[in-house]
Amino acid sequence: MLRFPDRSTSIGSAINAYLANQSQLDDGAVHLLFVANRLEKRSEMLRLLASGTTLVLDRYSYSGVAYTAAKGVGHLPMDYLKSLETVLPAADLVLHMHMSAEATARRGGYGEERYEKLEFQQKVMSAFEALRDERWAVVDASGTIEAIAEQVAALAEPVVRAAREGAPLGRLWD
Ligand code: FDM
Repeated sequence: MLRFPDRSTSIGSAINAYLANQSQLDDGAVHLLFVANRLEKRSEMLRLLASGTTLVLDRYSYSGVAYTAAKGVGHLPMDYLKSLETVLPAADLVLHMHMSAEATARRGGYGEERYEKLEFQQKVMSAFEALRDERWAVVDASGTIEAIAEQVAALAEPVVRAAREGAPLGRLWD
């Protein structure tokens, strides 16, 4: 299991300072830090996949594209954002853990970081909707842990099985 942003690297610590409102960065520049934070895990991900390991990623390029696109920065269109990460392996399955922005906002600790604002989260939600494709599944994340686990297992098992049986590894945004 890997998680993005990986805040443990030096790039990740710059991202962490930005998210914690301890630094200010241009939207295009911070986007590139998030991209670099994934690229620095590229060879490890490829090595693990080649050895038959199933990777579970907590956020990936989908969050990268959606969050930056949600800022509505005209000079950073989605196609440009996607083009920066086409060297990374594609996900076989994307599980969007969906909860309304209002329900998320009621969770403990909400509001501490830069993007944890209701209005912005609603824009992120629309950007995610624009990214949905045939690999994308929506999981109702408002239920119990057991109910969520059941949905995730039902969606993931056939995909993991297909990968074991030799389904080819694609490239992101292909
Ligand atoms: N985020 C996450 C981005 O803006 N771009 C990215 O590429 C990624 C991976 O960072 F608000 C945002 C999403 C979230 C914040 O994520 C930190 P976690 O999962 O809450 O640590």
